[in-house]
Amino acid sequence: MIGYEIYIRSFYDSDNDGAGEFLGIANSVNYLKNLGVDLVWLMPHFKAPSYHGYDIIDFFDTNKAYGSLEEFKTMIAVLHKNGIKVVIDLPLNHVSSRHPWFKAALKGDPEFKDYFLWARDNTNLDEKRHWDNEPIWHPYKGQWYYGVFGGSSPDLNYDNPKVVEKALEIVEFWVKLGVDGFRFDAAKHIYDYDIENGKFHYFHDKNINFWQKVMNKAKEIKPDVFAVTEVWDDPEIVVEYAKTIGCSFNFYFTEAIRESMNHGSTYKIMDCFTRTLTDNRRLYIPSNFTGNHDMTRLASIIQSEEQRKVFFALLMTTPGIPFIYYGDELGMKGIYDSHFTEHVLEPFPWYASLSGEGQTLWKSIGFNHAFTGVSVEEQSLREDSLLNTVKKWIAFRKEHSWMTNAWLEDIRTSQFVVGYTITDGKNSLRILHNIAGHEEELDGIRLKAYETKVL
Ligand code: ACG
Repeated sequence: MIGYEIYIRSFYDSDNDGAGEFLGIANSVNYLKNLGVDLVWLMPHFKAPSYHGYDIIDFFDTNKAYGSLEEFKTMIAVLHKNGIKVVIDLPLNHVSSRHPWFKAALKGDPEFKDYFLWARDNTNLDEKRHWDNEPIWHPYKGQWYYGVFGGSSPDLNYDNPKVVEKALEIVEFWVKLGVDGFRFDAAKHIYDYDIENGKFHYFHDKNINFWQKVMNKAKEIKPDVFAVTEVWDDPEIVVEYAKTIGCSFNFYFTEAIRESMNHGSTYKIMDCFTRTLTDNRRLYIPSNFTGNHDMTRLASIIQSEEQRKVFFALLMTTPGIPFIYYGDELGMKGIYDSHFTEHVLEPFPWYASLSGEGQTLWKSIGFNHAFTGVSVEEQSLREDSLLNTVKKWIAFRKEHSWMTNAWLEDIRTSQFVVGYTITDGKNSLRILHNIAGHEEELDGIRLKAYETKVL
């Protein structure tokens, strides 16, 4: 199975307003099918004020700029008809500060006040977010509320059973409507503040327990529901969530390969593969991925197209469910800035001129300019392009679908070559990748520059 992450506004425009929508995704189905995508993960599609959509105003309605609920259903029907599953992004940790629950809370409604977290006497209001020093407590007319992702998205209080009930209602609504599953946004943040002791703290067990409840609810309606968690943390923590939910993004894979390729040493790949891909008990499925909307794009980190082909070869010959961030298969660029994430959300370039049916152009282009070789049009014409190489690797992966439930054995590396056996106990292949731009050798096997060998 191959996953593909889409930012709806940037993908395919069906009504000529320059912005993508649900029906646009339905219209792009041939591209997705030809590429070999089996599952799309849509970034948030709910009613929300921001461009990114992670601050929701109504969990039971769509963002009208993307289309109506009926159009959402039409898109699902078209994708399903073409064998593609639809997975929605589910940010349950917080809501928009414009959500009616929060508005009622600010007015002092005691029922809704208890939907959120408010500072107590012992709260350290100066405490900052541990990874980037941003504030987590926010003032409003003399009251302080908790919002780990900023003042415009207050965190929900999941110690209130009514809030848990609401979350389950949301899950039920969308599964009944026909989605195939979820990407659980910010999965480790549901319980991440110790209100008694007045400080930030991840309660991983409580979080996992919460997601288990969510899964149970979804499975009541759809026993084969798919879920993948976003837990951006050390691999050993990620695995605990993955074991319960079934599947988790393997952030270390993306980070380790990017770093190894940039520094010309397979050391990180060795460490990553050993820690994240060797578990033969198959208690969970890892999701390795090219990048996502919270990161600098692959092509802005790894300049060489030949080296990026090796990245995709690694992605398609390692265990789990590989995910591609839209446009990474074309070599789209974009540098991540946490205060302005639009740089990594640029319009998907269908045409060399950035003009034609379906082309979105809702923002000024900062990275993926016309006639720079990254469009579908240009990439399709060149036989050895990144896009055509990615398609070949996806086709290879589909011939070896057992790799989803496989693990790695006998990992060996030299400075530039990584070799391993991928197996599910019945099938197995020995694979070698040379991440360097010159000839290399491992265990007596010679590899050309940036070559992958399947033995
Ligand atoms: C999700 C979405 C993101 C979204 C939100 C909020 C959450 O993908 O687009 O923001 O709905 C943290 C969170 C993630 C969050 C990212 C953006 N992503 O945990 O859930 O921030 C460290 C921390 C991580 C942190 C990461 C960020 O531990 O928790 O992710 O840094 O860089 C190794 C370490 C690992 C370390 C990394 C990186 O891997 O093991 O611990 O991670 O290195 O150093 C959206 C918007 C925001 C808006 C919000 C409401 O994008 O602008 O404010 O919505």
